[in-house]
Amino acid sequence: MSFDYQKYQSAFGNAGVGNHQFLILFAIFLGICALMYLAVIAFLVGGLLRRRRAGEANVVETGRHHRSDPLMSTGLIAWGAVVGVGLVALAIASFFADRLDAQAAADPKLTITVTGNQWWWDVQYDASDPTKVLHTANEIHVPLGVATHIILRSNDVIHSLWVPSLAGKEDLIPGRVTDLTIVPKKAGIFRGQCAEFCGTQHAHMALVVNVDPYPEFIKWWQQQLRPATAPANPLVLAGYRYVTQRECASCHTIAGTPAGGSVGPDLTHFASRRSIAAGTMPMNEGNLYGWIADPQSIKPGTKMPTVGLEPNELHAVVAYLETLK
Ligand SMILES: [Cu+2]
Repeated sequence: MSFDYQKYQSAFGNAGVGNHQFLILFAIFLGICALMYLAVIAFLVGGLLRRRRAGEANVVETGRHHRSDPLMSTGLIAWGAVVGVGLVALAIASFFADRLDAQAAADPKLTITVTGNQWWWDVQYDASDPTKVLHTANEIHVPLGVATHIILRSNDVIHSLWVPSLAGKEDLIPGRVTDLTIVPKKAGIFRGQCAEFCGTQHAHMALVVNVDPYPEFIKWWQQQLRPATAPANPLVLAGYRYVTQRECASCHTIAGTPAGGSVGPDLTHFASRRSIAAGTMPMNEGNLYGWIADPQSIKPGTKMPTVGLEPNELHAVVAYLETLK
């Protein structure tokens, strides 16, 4: 499936209640400030013309002349009043934008914990029933119209979660817990990006947010809770053995297999995601080969080492990973 990353990231996406409120606020700020700016320019041009006419008439204008001009002092008072009213209008608009956003987010029905790592996102869906707790990475699904509480943590440095089409940004700070509630109002795929410089591969720390209608979201959750697909042919079986018994397993978890590492992203349903390496490349066979063969040349500095697989091992590993839908 092709996936155009840039198309889905826009602060004008208007796909969440938070973003919607901020768009209205942006329009109000832009309108009021543009009017003020035009008024200042109009007065400036008027003043210059007046000065030129005065110069032509050879009249020397003094400061005292200005102070005693009743029209001038009335004008200044009126201008001060206009600026005051404008500022108050902006303050009131900000207050209501914040309030409406907070009201929509007041009663979240779902909690997700997103943990920032250099340079990928660990994602856990909380549930009162421990068998329903879901672990994934770099791609989240959220239900349409439902307030979703996102708890934010970091394992290393400061990151920032920013899905501009849905809401404003929020930092992930080591040793602290922050949070953000999003209320999606449009179904679709939206790109998010780490918005706080966090090291050399900061730009390759993206995530994909899928806003699904509620029944589809539940279907996705149930599908993701299933353990990984068992190998069905000799090539896939060879890949399974390599991935779950050699280097890969010390960092990655694949539910239902001996692979239980927690340093890197959970790979149980890796092939169901739209991107590889936290939005670095679209998910397809060619990119998968490139990534497994030499991650360091694609994302220099990534914690995933270049293992140096033999060609037959590489084919097997890719074939196995492709079955993890
Ligand atoms: Cu980051």
